[in-house]
Formats: sequence, C-alpha cells, structure tokens
Amino acid sequence: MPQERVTVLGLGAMGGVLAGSLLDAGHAVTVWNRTARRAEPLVHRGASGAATVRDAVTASPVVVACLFDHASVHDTLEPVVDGLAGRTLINLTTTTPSEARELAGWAKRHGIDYLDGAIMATPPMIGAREASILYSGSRDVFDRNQPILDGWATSTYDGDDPGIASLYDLALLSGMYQMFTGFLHGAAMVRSAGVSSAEFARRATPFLGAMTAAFAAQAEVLDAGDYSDPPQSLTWTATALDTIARASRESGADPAPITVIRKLVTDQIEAGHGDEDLDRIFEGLRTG
Ligand code: FVH
Repeated sequence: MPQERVTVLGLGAMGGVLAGSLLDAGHAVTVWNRTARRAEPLVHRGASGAATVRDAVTASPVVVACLFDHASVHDTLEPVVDGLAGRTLINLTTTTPSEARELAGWAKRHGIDYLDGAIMATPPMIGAREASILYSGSRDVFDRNQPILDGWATSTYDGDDPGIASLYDLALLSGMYQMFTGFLHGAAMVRSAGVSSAEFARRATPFLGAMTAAFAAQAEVLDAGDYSDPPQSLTWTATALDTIARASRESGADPAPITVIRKLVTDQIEAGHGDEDLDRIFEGLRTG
C-alpha cells in the first residue's frame, strides 16, 4: 500500500490506537493531543509530534479527528480552519446525527472535504475484521481513503447524508446498553439466591444470543406495520412483565428496567391495542 501522510488529532484510548495502527501500516503519521505527553509513546514509535494544532493539520492532506465530543472538535479546529481548507477531515468523534451534519456544513463552507465516521469497536479491536467503522458524507473521500480506513476495521459507507453513520451508531448502542442492562438486572436478581454472575452469564449468553434470531421476523412486522397477528398479545406481555417485576422486588433487585418496558406496553394498551403484538410499542417509540 502506498504510504500516505495522515494527521491524527486526539490521542485518547481510541485515537492513540488508530494512530498506532497507521504507523504499523507504514504511513507517515503526525500526531497532536491537547495534553502533549500523551503523544510521546507514538513519537517513540515513529510518529511526528506536532507542537500546535496548526502544525498538525498542515502536515498532512488527510486529518483524522478522534476527540471527546462535538464541542471539542469545534474547540480544536475553529482556530485553524484556514489551515484545514483544501484538506480532508475524517471525523471519528462520536456526535449526534445533527451534530455530524452541522460539522459537514461547517467543513463545506470552509472548503474542507468531510467524511463522518462512527466506530463500532473498542480500542483493542482496531485492526481486526470484526471491528467495524461506519462512514457517511463524501463518497469521494471514502473511496480515496479506503485503503487507510480498511486498516482499522471493516469499513462501510452508508450514504452521503453525513448524519446517517452516527444515527446507525447510536441506534445500535441503544440496543447494546439495554441488552447489557438486562443482563445486569438478571444477574442482580439471581445473586439473591447466591448465584454468581459467571454462572448467570453461562445461561444468559446462549439464551439472549438465540433471541436475536427473532429480529428478522420482528422487522417484517414493523415494516408491514401490521401488529394484528401476535404470538403473544400486549395484554399477555403486561402480565409477564408484572410477574418479572414482582420477582425482582422479591429478590431485592430494582425492577426499574422492566418498569420502563411496562410503561411502553401500558401506553399501547391504553390506546386500544391490547390484543396486538408486543412489536406495537415500536409505534409509540417512533413518535415519541
Ligand atoms: N474508547 C471506546 O471504546 C469508544 C469506541 C467507540 C467510539 N468512541 C469515541 O471515540 C472518541 C474518542 O474516544 P476515546 O476513547 O479516545 O476518549 P478519551 O480517551 O476520553 O480521549 C478523549 C480525547 O479528546 C481530547 N479532548 C477532550 N476534550 C478536548 C478539547 N476540548 N479540546 C481538545 N481535545 C480534547 C482528549 O485530550 P486530553 O484530555 O488527553 O488532553 C483526548 O485526546 C469519542 O468521541 C468516543 O465516543 C470511543
């Protein structure tokens, strides 16, 4: 692969690994971090340490930002926007979709080619095929830089709306956090009977893994918008949830995660959909 000049801004847990991966792939890497000492290990590995953000952004045609949040991207880049003009900015900082669109508009106004990225991986996964990074925004930037991007993870281009990669990212993370919370809630319940979390994990992993096979059938129901033929009705589900909540209280565990689902179910029953499928709560979620 031809050696590219790439600048990485932000050398936290993720940015540091991304920069190290570029070095390993033989690229000429310039690094900058607000707290300068975090650049030292990468400089020892062969990166050029930039003293200022301006030096960093003007060192390479491609600038990667992996900063804390949307505000820190602006804090870092606004003062050097003239130096970024005519270059490519690949922003891997987690933002909301509208923040990503705002950054893309800001970049366009200043003559900067912009690609937004959403990292679906933890730092140790970087470089493995199981790691995934979603991109949206400039197709041209994606195509031109794909050899660089593919060194980090499996790269997926999700379209020219700069916000769509971030939307997928945060939607998937919503599912992940709720799944983890469900596991923690179950582990808290069984702990009351002296069951270790390791034992609970041995039960939960195959069960919850098998449950994900239901997504495809659920998706068909959601896409058709027809909830009239349920395997279990919302009224039945309400009773099941109440039983789980009672068992949770009996075990001394806070039933809060179940209470949230029960509220969504109750809203649909009160709207007259008690005989319909659990998937009906999608309509309540969708419209807020
Ligand atoms: N770590 C992970 O597992 C996740 C995986 C999914 C994607 N995220 C996102 O990646 C962005 C960076 O995450 P990180 O893990 O590298 O985060 P930290 O280790 O906390 O490092 C944050 C860096 O941002 C710098 N920084 C913070 N505020 C500012 C600012 N106002 N101006 C300039 N730089 C700023 C910070 O610098 P310093 O504290 O060392 O001086 C770090 O370099 C993030 O969006 C995740 O959501 C990672």
